[in-house]
Parts: sequence; C-alpha cells; structure tokens
Amino acid sequence: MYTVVGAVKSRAFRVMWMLEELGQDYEVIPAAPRSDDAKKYNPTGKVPALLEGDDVLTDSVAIMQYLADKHEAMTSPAGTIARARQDAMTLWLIDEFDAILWAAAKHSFVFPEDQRVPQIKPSLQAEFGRGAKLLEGMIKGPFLMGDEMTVPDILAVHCINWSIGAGFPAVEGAVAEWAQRMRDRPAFKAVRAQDS
Ligand SMILES: N[C@@H](CCC(=O)N[C@@H](CS)C(=O)NCC(=O)O)C(=O)O
Repeated sequence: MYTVVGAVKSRAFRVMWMLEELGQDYEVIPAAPRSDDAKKYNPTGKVPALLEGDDVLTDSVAIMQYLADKHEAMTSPAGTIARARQDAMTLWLIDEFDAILWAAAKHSFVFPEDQRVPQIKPSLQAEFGRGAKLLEGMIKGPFLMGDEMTVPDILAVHCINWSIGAGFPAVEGAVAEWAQRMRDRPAFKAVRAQDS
C-alpha cells in the first residue's frame, strides 16, 4: 500500500493518476505545500512525497518514473533507445511546461508580494504557447511516445490542466484533442473525483 502526501490540487495529482493507471491502492495525506505536515516527510516542505514502508520518496516525476519502472508499465525499459527518448520528452516538459507554470505561480502567489514581478506573466504565457505548438509536432501516436501511455503523458496533461487553472490561453488542435482523451480515462476521473 502506498501513501501519497499532497492534495489533489497539487503536483500530487500526477502520482495519484499514475497509481490509478497502475491499479495500485493508495491513501492520501492531503498536506498543503510548506505545511508542518509536508515538512514531516520532506524538509523542503514540497509536495508530493510517496511513502512506501519506511521509505519516503520525493519529486512527482521521480516518483512516477519509480512506480512505472517498478510495476513495468507506462514506461519503456531503462537502457533502451526508446527510454532515452521518453526521458528526453519528460525533461523537455519540465523545462518548457512545468518550469514556466511554476515561474508564473511564483510571481502570482508563491513569492512574498514585494518580490513578485507580475509583468513577466504575458511572456511566460507566450513561451508556454510556443511549447504547446512544438508539442503538436512531437505527438507520435495516440499517446505522446506512440502506442503506449507513458510517464510524460501524465506530466504534460497535468501541466496543461494547470495552465488552464492559471488562466493561460487554451492549447489548441491535436494537443487539445489528445489532452481531452487523457482526461476521459477512468484513472484520471478517479483522481478528479477525490477533489473536494
Ligand atoms: N519538482 C517538484 C516540485 C514540487 C513543488 O514545488 N510542489 C509545490 C506544490 S505543487 C510545492 O510544494 N511548493 C512549495 C514550495 O515550493 O515551497 C515535483 O515535481 O514534485
């Protein structure tokens, strides 16, 4: 049994979605970012964390990839060319999607008010839009990497949903269609249903 630390409305969503896709049972400790509860498991106060026995794992992407490797699903095997390409996609999404959304969040509500530079937001939105257009040419099949759903599908769609919540312009075309297919998956809906 796994325990996910972090609420549905955080990057913990990614880990819950992965666990649902893998058919694994889990409990949730809906600790808020930087809360004492979150710091109990991760001294930085960041969520998510995954508890497995006495072990505490941190970082949503590291956790998703660990689960995929362990359960031999939703990933190409380590040491293959396909895995190198999958990892390149994961890291590109971190650079061009997650980091941009995180920068927008920092300048909206994370940083103390006197350190926020709200003027940066249109530039971040435009950069995200350019990334989404590039992604359109990178979708290799029904899923990002081809015929199988893998870790980057979850990462990308979580970021796209986050962009909508953050008021970024909507993604369009094949990216929007693929993202909607991902949201229609029972595993995605099962996590959404936990959002209160
Ligand atoms: N790269 C980390 C980022 C985690 C992260 O920044 N989480 C946010 C909530 S979604 C958080 O806990 N922020 C609090 C902080 O940065 O102090 C991951 O993917 O897990």
